[in-house]
Amino acid sequence: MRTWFPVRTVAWGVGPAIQVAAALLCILGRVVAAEDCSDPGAALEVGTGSARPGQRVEVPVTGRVACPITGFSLAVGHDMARLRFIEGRPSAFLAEYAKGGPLFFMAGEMNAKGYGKILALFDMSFPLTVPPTALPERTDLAVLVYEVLPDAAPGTTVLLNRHRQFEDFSNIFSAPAGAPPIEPTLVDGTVEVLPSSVAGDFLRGDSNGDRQIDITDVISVLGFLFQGASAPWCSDAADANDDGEIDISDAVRILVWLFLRDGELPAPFAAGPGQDPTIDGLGDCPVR
Ligand SMILES: [Ca+2]
Ligand SMILES: [Ca+2]
Ligand SMILES: [Ca+2]
Repeated sequence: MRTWFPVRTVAWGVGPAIQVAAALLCILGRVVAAEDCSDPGAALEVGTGSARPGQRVEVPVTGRVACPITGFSLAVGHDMARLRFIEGRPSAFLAEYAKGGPLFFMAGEMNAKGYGKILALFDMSFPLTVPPTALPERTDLAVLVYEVLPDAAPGTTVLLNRHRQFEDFSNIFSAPAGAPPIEPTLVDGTVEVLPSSVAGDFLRGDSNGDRQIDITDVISVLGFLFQGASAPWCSDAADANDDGEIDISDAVRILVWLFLRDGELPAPFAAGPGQDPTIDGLGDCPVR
């Protein structure tokens, strides 16, 4: 990769730099020869994520456009009473794409009328060593990382992407050959702020809560699923394969461990009781 415009992220004060970069995108669009193109199905979407207060959450930005593009610009608003912007970074797709030349990417937070505003901009063709490309399939373009503030109220908070023009910044795909920018359908994102709670430690697979993994845990799961027995003391413990659901595969997973010793169960397991490292819809374990 050439060095004068490497992949980079700027945390603050990027407004002027982005304006300059936007101008560069515009100039580049007039240099690259290509035919005009329109795509009513183009879309630029901010995704979803969930986290508890004090945790970080990563939200994808995806794009789809049938026309060749040279980049995109994006302004996303967030509720500063609940979220703090940490960083924005290019997706694995962009990083891979940019192997043929420099990738210019930046993101930063600005305060906009009570909302935080993320500015993201990439130009994957500068300085014309990488050709413009279409995104015929929905493609990950970037990741926005936020911290859920420690005192954030539970519930859904919107990542605002629906406005074509967010103050002085446009949410568009840039097109080559002096063609007008492509205006995609814009879709807001959301962050689900989960309740802040102190969860109890558990051992993965310990469905009956006796701090041991044995056949009675298998019976506990099967009894709950098929015989109307009471629910496991801790859903995360019964979710032996940590896929966020309790079903027959969890009983099988425990059996395979017990009798074949084929692969440890997901954490917390080998290192002893602990917290669930993966967020899911299962309730926290009671403290005891
Ligand atoms: Ca047990
Ligand atoms: Ca499971
Ligand atoms: Ca989990």
